[in-house]
Amino acid sequence: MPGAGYAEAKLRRSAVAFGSNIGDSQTILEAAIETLAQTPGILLEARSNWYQTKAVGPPQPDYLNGCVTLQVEITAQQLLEILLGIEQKFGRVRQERWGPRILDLDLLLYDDFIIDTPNLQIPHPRMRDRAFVLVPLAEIASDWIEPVSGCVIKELLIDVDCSGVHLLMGN
Ligand code: PH2
Ligand code: MG
Ligand code: MG
Repeated sequence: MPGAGYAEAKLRRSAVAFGSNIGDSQTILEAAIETLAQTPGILLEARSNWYQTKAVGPPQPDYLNGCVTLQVEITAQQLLEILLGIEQKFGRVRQERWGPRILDLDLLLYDDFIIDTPNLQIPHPRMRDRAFVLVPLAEIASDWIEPVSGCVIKELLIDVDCSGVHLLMGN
């Protein structure tokens, strides 16, 4: 057992949103989850089903979206860097804002932290309005309190239009 003077890594819970609307999205998303789950310091706690969702933003193909919850021994900033690295590994090129993408990994929640820095905002500032995030997240973390609103995920879901979000069959 580590004695005094050893900093023990704190276990934190985090939620990440997955999205893709270019290429074989389901294969890409499954491989991205696998890559994340294999990363040291990250344990996959739960994963949602995949949902086919109408694109929000400029006209573009439907997305496949889902969410995971993680147990992590790393900081939010380190997790962000890992997510950006996985996006790059799968060929993501940053282009038009809200435009189509091979793989999008968005850090949604990190325990009850509120972080507001130029490159990282937690909770994700738009998650409260997005059915394509809240529907899959409610499947695996319905009682998690979104710390800015103080509402649990299943409450936030009441106020969004879920008509463009459909469970992908044959999961
Ligand atoms: N992501 C966007 C913009 N629009 N629409 C859906 N349905 N799903 C997404 O993941 C999504 C989007 C930018 O990140
Ligand atoms: Mg996104
Ligand atoms: Mg993103």
